Amino acid sequence: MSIPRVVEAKFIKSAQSIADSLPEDMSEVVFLGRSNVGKSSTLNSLTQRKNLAKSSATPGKTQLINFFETRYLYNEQSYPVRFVDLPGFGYAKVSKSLKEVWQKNLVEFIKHRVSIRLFIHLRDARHPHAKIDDDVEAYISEFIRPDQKYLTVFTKIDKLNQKERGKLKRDFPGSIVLSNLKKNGLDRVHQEILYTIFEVGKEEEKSAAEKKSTIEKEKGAEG
Ligand SMILES: Nc1nc2c(ncn2[C@@H]2O[C@H](COP(=O)(O)OP(=O)(O)O)[C@@H](O)[C@H]2O)c(=O)[nH]1
Ligand SMILES: [Mg+2]
Repeated sequence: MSIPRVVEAKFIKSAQSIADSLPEDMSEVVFLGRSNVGKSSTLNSLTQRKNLAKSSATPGKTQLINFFETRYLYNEQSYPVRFVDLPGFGYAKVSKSLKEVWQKNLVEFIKHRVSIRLFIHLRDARHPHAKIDDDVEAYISEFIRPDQKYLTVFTKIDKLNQKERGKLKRDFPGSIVLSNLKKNGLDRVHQEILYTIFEVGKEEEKSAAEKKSTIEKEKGAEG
């Protein structure tokens, strides 16, 4: 079975708002999450680049929307996808309403940009019930369109023990867990991206898994 791979990735531009963003002519995956959740690291892991999304020296200061163009290769077919790195939210020391924490122009961006097909909400596996993250999820669910998907991805899973991982998966069915340190969980994210945008990949994965379990059963029967 072929696994989707990003074979090209390049930074295109930083924008202040929807007004100076790129034209909405390419399917986009938006990455959002609290500052320090591992957003830059995840973008780098997914694109297999060390410093495509630069870790900011002054976290929380950069309030720009960063665009990257990537190209996937899957079963010898090429699939272009744009990655959009949104500024981290939740830096305010005092608890504020979401709209205060998140700049108005960002809210406009995620609400009105038609090219967004997938929201990837990164959450820290060590703080799965952070209120700001629950608020963001609830907020986006208010306006998410039928052609869009919302995916929760937990970062820093390497910091959890087996028992904690089990609980996280039970509490958040349908989420993906990953580690940028150990580089695991990334293939599932790639599969979600390609499946959501191009409807390729997942069925094949399922049939391969079925085949494998049949082979194992047959082996078991033999032995
Ligand atoms: N242990 C562990 N650390 C991570 C992981 N992902 C990111 N980090 C660390 O978390 C910190 C913040 O990462 P960064 O990607 O800059 O976060 P951002 O602010 O969301 O862009 C850095 O010290 C990273 O090395 C992970 O999966 N596991
Ligand atoms: Mg960053």
